[in-house]
Amino acid sequence: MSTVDIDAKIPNNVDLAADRRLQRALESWQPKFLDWWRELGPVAYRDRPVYLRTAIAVGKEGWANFDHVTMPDYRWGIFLADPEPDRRIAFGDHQGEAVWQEIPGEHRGELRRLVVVQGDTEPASVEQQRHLGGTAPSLYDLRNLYQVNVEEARHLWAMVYLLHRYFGRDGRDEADELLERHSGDADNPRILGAFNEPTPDWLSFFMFTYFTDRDGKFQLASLRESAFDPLSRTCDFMLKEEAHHMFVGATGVGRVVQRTVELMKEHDTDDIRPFGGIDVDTLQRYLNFHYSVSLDLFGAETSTNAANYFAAGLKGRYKEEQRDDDHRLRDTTRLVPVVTDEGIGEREAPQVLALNETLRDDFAADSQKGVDRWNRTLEEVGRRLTLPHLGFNRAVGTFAGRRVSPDGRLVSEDEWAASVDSWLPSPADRDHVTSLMVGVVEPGKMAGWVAPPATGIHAKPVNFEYVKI
Ligand code: BYC
Repeated sequence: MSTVDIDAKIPNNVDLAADRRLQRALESWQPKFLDWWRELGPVAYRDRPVYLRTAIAVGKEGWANFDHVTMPDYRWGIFLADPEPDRRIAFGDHQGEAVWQEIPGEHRGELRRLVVVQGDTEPASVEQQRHLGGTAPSLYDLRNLYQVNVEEARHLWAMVYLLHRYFGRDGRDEADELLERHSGDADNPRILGAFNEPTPDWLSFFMFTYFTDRDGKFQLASLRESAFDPLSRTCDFMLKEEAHHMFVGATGVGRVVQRTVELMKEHDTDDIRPFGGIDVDTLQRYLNFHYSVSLDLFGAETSTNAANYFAAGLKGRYKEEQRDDDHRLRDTTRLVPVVTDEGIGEREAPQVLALNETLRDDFAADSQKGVDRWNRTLEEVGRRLTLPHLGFNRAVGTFAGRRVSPDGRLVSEDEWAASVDSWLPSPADRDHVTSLMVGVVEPGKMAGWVAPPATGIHAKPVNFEYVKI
């Protein structure tokens, strides 16, 4: 078990005190991080006490402490899951060898890239969500938003630790650049597409935490398989925090659906906008948008980057060890989608080149589960939500530059233009959703477009004062 130094300037379980140079380097990054948090972190109620959980250990029991804290005083720390004794590489050319505690020189560039891409998404999401606090539908939701924000920022710390500890000067430069790129910045944007899209309202936030955080789950789970043990252990612990973020998304959308159904029944109509609700068609369009931009995050259908990562042992598949194959994938193939002017079809590709697609499949199947749950609620009013076709609204891979309808037809530019407002959130949808966004700050009260949660956080009641306004 690693010992936790919880009182250090930077709480950690990596024995930072024993490495003075590293400690100094991270302590000089800390004020830059805090400046960034003040400048681009949450805007509303930024200095009010929020009932937050703070990571204080990594064991199975009691890894977190819950208390009211003001966010600038949140104790962002560096925590790696405990090492697994005699851990072996589970896949690729080095299968069966001992995992690495230091980075082999030949894999330095690729690993740095993976850590930087992962690290870049974390502060990006905080930037995207910074204006939401002022329009939270309840104190419960406000608290969840800020919980997600402080933990995404801790995930930035997790990647910055790796950059400082294992990548020397280059790593320190990259760590600085993680605070210099900004979501949506025309000159210096975040690396991946979805992280430059605004998150302007709470329906977008719930969809983002359901779909885009779920990309995070699958990417982190793949990196947890890494032969580079510190990366694996870091991701392992991040996944623990990540589970709550997806809970926020799944229950958030679920509560909106619940309220939509209540209003439809109460007023006996699909058109619940006059009654302050979000109609099913609008929910579907928001879902279409967030699902499709999240699909792009998995990269192209075939990727030599992904194949190289796998062969080298840097990034595995989701639940690599539970898969029933040789874990080398040199001689096997799979079908991947391909689009030509003739239509949408499939082609055979070596499995090792198609790993992005394999992970995207896993993501799609996992995404479907929440939709099924929401549909059980919608059944009462004879409606349902569906995930759009894989090719809909895509900007990366074979579907990029093609027009595909949500039901999977290749359509003309004219048909696209005529239909896009019924497939993706229209300006009128966004206006309506925006009009519903008014902050509700009385304990236990909810905005009218969303049902209350079934239970509170950490055994507290729903009407607990989660944020002391
Ligand atoms: N936008 O060979 P390909 C999370 C680039 S989310 C822009 O398919 P590869 C979180 C690509 O970089 C998880 N560019 O790429 C969630 C490549 O560029 P180069 C974040 C894109 O490398 C919510 C080129 O296109 N973690 O944690 O196989 C809140 C060719 O593409 C995009 C990771 O992503 C895009 N969407 O796959 C907070 C894990 N997609 O090399 C946090 C680490 C591709 O030609 N990243 N490109 O210049 C990876 O494993 C891979 O980099 C990717 C891309 C899966 C992202």
